[in-house]
Amino acid sequence: EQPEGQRPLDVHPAWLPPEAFRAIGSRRTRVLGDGPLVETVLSEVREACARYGGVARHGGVMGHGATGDEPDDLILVLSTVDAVRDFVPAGQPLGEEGFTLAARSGVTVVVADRPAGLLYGLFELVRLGEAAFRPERAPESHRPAMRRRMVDQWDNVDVHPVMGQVERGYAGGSLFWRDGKPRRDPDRLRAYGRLLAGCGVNAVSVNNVNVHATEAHLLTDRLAEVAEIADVLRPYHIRVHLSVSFASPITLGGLPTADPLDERVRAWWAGTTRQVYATIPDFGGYVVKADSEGQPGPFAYGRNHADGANLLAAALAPYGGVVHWRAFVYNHRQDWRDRSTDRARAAYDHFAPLDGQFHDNAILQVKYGPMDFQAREPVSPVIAAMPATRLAVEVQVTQEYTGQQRHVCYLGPQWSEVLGFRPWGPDGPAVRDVAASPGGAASPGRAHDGGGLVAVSNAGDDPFWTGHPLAQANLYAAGRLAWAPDLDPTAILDEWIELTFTPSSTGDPDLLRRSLHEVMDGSWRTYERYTAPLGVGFMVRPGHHYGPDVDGYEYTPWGTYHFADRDGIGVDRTVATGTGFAGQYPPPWSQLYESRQGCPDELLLFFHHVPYGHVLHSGSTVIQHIYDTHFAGVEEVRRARQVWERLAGAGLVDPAVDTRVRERLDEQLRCAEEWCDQLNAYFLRKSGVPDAHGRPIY
Ligand code: BDP
Repeated sequence: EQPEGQRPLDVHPAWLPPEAFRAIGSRRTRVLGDGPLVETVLSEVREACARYGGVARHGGVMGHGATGDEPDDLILVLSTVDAVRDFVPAGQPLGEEGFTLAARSGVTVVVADRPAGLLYGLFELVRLGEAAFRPERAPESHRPAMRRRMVDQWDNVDVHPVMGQVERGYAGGSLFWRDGKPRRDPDRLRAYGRLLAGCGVNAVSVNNVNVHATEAHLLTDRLAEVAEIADVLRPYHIRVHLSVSFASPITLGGLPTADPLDERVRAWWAGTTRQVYATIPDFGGYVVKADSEGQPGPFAYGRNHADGANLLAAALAPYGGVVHWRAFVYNHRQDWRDRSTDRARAAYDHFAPLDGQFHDNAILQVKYGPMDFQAREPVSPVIAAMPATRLAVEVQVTQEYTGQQRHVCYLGPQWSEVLGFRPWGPDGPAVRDVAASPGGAASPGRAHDGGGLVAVSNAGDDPFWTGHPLAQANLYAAGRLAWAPDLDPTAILDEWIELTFTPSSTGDPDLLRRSLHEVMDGSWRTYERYTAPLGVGFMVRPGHHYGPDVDGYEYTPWGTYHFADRDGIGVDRTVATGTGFAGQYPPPWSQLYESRQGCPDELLLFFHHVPYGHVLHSGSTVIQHIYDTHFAGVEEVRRARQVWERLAGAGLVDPAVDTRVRERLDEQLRCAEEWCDQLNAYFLRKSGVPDAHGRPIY
């Protein structure tokens, strides 16, 4: 009989299938501690033992079975148990979520101060597999670098006429709602919570940042639906957050205003929030998109965004909640004929002057780049501009601009590059330090006080969770990078492969690993090669954003331009002659970006308008680079498809996964060819410069 909540689902198990627990399941494990999270650990261990013949025990005495029992191989224990000191020296506190792993004389021990640490310790053991059971292992402690590791769902309750049920969702419908009602599919939801916990995520915002009329009610009369989700995710140490509309006091409360300084508005938020916590005592807080792309906000009342964020922060503070206030604020109705406005500048212009004005429980959530989740952008200058503010870095796991889960595009390397970027130069803190503590401060008082990492989820009710089965790796990587932002993305991919693809008894196991690395390691750069060149961005079809359309946004009010003409291409964002955006960075980056010579090739067209004949650091001209990378990108996709076929042909993947991946690779190749054709043809006609290698361009 299967433990409750763990019946097999009619979906692909993604990472952490039962087989991943083989090493634990064949051993004798004792779990010492109590409470709901310990129950979760215990049920995971019990299920593994039921499958692989091991023994799971709860309670008793550490290191000794009851009389007649065989000794334990593995002990998961809270540090409050005295006998633990024999194993693990007293050291730094492990905190809410940390754990120590050690082995002595053939007994492996995981010790945590709090139950959540045991849960994360268990998943670490699963990652290690047999290696967790080496007879001796010096104690090593693991603590998350970021306390806040969140995924944002962009789920609607109703199906939106344009955006569908999940905004920018490429994996079917919502895991929470169907036909305008709660799905009430706790097994599937629990499985999702388990996947998230298995990569370290501890918070989920359940609904779209664009809060439509129906979804607004989740805050009040439909709050019970949020509470049900919270109940299912709680056993995996995941807190639930909610996107709310700034206009709620009007639309839900019947007030004439939503002015953040109006007493009635403050009282409404305080009362509403009290009710939220009465229903969901461990509720995480609110997520707000305000004054952006049509969402209401404080500007309507002549107030700034600190006033807006602090209104909600004050309502949440008595309960320990936080508001994630998004910095994605810009004018989406700008006049493309007016070159003095620049969308890239907007977040900094709005927010940098407000540094220091946000309440302690207000987190400013900043997209990693200044534009909008492009395959290549510079890191947002806001990240270096607000040392007195808690900042969260937002990445887009859902592949809106990176192939929409029809293309293989492993984004671990992109996020790792962003997190490792040092906005103040080589001796200053990195983005990952700023996400961990304000300003990247090493001071212990502020450690772990940052806003953390927020990932827009790519999961839905698709049987493979993410549409493209290989896109699961992106969700996994986002969670792992929030826990340990200095992990090597290739190593993360390795973990994901190991945890996801169960070893088959036949065939060459190494072929699987090698092939997946071949297909995925460089896939982000491949995608970059066949799409918009040298950091200029967009060139996608308007609206749905899939496939090429070089001028699709060029003469529209969205602020996303490339300015290609017969002589050159790129956006002049210099201080000297352009929009001044380059000046939003501290040195040395402000100087590097300002100069054509200093600017890295991959961002050249983001910062400079240059002639087609401009010579890159690579030695190639801009025009030749465009031709070469587009032809190369297509070849790389063709090659990935061959590698996959060889792998699948060796019988190393589940036939259902194979069918889905092949279908997507075919589409990726078709689409990459289309990008290549259109981009090369466009730039050949604009520039009149032929390809140096004489390849056919139509
Ligand atoms: C853009 C998406 C849009 C989102 C917006 C956001 O196109 O659907 O609402 O980001 O982040 O990339 O709010």
